[in-house]
Amino acid sequence: MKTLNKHLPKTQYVHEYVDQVFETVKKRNPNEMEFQQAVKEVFYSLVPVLEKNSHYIQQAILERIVEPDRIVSFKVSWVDDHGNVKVNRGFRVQFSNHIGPYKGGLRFHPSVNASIIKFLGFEQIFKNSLTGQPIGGGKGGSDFDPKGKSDAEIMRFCQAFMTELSKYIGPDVDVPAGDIGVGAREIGYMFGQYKKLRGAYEAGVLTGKGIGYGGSLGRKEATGYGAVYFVEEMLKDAGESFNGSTVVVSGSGNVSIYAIEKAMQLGATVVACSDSNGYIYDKGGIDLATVKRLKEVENKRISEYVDEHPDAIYMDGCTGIWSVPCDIALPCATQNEIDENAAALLVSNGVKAVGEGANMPSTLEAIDVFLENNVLFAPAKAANAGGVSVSALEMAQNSARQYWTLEEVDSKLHDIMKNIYTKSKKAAEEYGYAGNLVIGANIAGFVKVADAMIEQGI
Ligand code: NDP
Ligand code: 2IT
Repeated sequence: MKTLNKHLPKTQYVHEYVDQVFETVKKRNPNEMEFQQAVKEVFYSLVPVLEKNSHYIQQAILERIVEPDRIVSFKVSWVDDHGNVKVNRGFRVQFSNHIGPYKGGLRFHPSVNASIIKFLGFEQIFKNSLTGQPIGGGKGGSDFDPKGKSDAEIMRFCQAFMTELSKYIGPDVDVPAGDIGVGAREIGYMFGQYKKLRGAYEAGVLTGKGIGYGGSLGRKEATGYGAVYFVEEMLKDAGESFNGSTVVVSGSGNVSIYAIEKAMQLGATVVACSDSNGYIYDKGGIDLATVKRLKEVENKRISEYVDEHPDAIYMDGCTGIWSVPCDIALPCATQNEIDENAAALLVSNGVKAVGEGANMPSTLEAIDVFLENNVLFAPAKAANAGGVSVSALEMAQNSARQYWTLEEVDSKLHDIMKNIYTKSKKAAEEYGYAGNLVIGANIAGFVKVADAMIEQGI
């Protein structure tokens, strides 16, 4: 590493410093493109903070925050319904516990690898900080593919996965939850296995549990509702609203379904949604009851929607959804689902606002396209923080051995999302980037954790 020249103008010095730390990250994490992408976005948006607060550089906060406390990778062997032995790989990355126990979801998807889990875990540090709640950053998962598996196979996999994971988690240590491919059913099987292994009822070890045994009302809806609450605040500031708007939501999983529900409640017409095979377009507005039944109950493909709604059309390929004209786009499926071309298409079709329900759904180039064209842009760390916020409320209820009503939880969620919007907006203004919520959210999330790191020593 070359020595930094302290006599350079401040901005140039800080840029060179960030370049150097980022080079080290690339060297240490070769071929981990998603992780590098997430780090790059955060690091360069912190330049204005580092210019004003050189002690973050002296204390090597960037170097420290980007290196996980630990990452465990473990074997998960299990037996399928035909007696075949299967082997998957499990992960848990524990990034930061400076403001609370490690906290973040578990993803079961064949694409899961160290890069995916690390990008998600890294972003979780800042997201969780933004919520204002006492939760650190972590993430985990497996390359297990839940598609086509029987309920018994899912149960055996979850039990085998938890047998290993249980060594690394606990209500005050690390608290996993759901993400892609992990919902209340999987959390239930994992909780059952954890309880058996520990011989104790530690309700707060997982969140997203069933309502009857420690889960929180409103957790299922929280990410989707929260994303819409956040975008509603952003629109309000610009004199716009969901009412009367045309909305496109990608995906048809947990986040998508409840983003669609809340957008509709606020008067929007949601005309399209998707799964990994393709998308549906229903000009008059999609029928959410059908989507819920197909996806939450019957485990079917979104293509089957058109069998019941002959006026709607189904198109193969999931990325084509961004060619559907809309006022508001809510990407709620997966990372990098909007590239530069999709962003340009949305802009040319007149999109006014984009709210990221998924984690890192827009590439760095796509974000630039939105910002350069003055599209209101709600970044994932801020916009999708509602899920983990209600997870933290679930932990609070478990600790207090209490249950709150749906109204209580939803009203707390609404306040949290408004607060995250205000914090992100103010941080952007304070550092000279008014209107840029990417920079604002990254800065607001970072400062709290960085200060805690300094106060807690090296
Ligand atoms: P689900 O498993 O419930 O749904 C995922 C949806 O996205 C499905 O429609 C799925 O289609 C689609 N999808 C998944 N992978 C791909 C892919 N590679 N290409 C195209 N489509 C894909 O997951 P969630 O709704 O929970 O998660 C969606 C996003 O939201 C993720 O980015 C997740 O990290 C993020 N998130 C989730 C939170 C939560 O509380 N659950 C909280 C914050 C963020 P198919 O069924 O065909 O696979
Ligand atoms: O990405 C996320 O914030 C989640 N998947 C939710 C994490 C949690 O702990 O509720």
